[in-house]
Amino acid sequence: MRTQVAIIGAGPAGLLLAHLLARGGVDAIVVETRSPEYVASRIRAGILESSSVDLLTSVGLGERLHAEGHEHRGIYLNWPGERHHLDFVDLAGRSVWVYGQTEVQKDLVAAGTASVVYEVGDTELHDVGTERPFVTFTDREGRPQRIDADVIAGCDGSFGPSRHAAPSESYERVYPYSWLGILADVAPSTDELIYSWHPHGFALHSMRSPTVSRLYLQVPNGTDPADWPDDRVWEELALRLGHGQDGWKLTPGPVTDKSVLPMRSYVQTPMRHGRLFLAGDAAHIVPPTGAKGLNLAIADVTLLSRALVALLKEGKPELAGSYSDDALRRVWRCTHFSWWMTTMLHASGDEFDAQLQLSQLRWVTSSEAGATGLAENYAGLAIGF
Ligand code: FAS
Ligand code: PHB
Repeated sequence: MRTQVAIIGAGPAGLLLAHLLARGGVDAIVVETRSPEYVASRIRAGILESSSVDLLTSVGLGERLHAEGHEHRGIYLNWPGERHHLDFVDLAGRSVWVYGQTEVQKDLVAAGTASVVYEVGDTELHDVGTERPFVTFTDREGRPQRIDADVIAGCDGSFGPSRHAAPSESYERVYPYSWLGILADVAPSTDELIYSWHPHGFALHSMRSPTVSRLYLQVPNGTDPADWPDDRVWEELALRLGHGQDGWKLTPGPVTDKSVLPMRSYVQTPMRHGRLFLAGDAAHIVPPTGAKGLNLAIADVTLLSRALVALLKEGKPELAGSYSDDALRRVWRCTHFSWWMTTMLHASGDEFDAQLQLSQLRWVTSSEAGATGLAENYAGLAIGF
């Protein structure tokens, strides 16, 4: 096969890049190890920044988002005896939307703008430092295949081959805790997300719809979900989220999914090597406390699609030349913000840390400057930040 851009990975980064390239008149083929059903079923991110909503809407992907998504003005920050609302619209003029990554994925597949080869194996990248890179793989019948391209886009997440196909420098921080996440068929007990600090550990009350709640608990690394039966999860969530505080109650319900997510920060630089461009989790991972993972993937491919249309349609290499630096500015800003939210809200067992964390929480909920800083970072910086 021959195309202009060979995209590895049909997650949100890969499919959105293919969609944006198609709108720009650039041909692409996507190769994906999993089935379309599997990719669409993965329960992951839940929050879209305003710039992500604007981008998706501007390219014809906003109809269901605006019909079924829920716009939130802000979040609650909670700790024993205190709960404070931060209004992002008042503070930074931007809102956020609750619309699951699974829904974004479905909208991208429904757009039908990506040519995807699913259930491939043995994906390999070749000659990425030359002007004639190519990808080899085996198709679902096990037959060897090859795609010759002008450019390869590595959108294959944190376990794919792309990040290893180029000389790079990487930065990593592994956190001493994980998240146990549950999905439950019960109406959320809050109108907007609650991020809660507690001596036992962090807890987050999010949601997917008026009838489906999404909640997380800080747990030690290596936690086995089987050690957390539903009753224990709800009991600990109630304690950490402040059940009974000022009359607020957490309503439990049937748990439909339970998983443990390790947390780390990872950045690989540069995000370009020759004709290989990295985007999304293939280049960076953030702890989910700042709700940035999916939004960063969207920001990366927005920049990358503009660069590749300019390079391949208009013969202008400048944006491709600056793609890595342009993308990394936002990557490092979001990496810092995600680290800051994580270290502010997760119990370390150290009393000095606890006092620093509580002081930060009192500051961001009482100082307009502090609250605005959090609002600006959480609700989203302009794509070209
Ligand atoms: P993805 O990982 O989504 O997609 C990469 C695709 O490449 C996958 O479909 C994979 O099958 C494919 N691939 C891999 N190797 C390949 C190969 N060799 N050949 C072909 N294809 C290959 N973010 C949040 O903001 N909030 C959350 O709560 C949250 N929860 C998460 C939970 C989990 C378990 C994980 C792993 C991530 C979570 N994230 C969360 C982050 C997540 O949303 C990512 O940021 C987002 O999926 C990034 O999208 P992509 O870059 O497209 O990577
Ligand atoms: C989610 O709804 O999955 C979610 C929301 C906010 C976060 C992390 C996850 O910071």
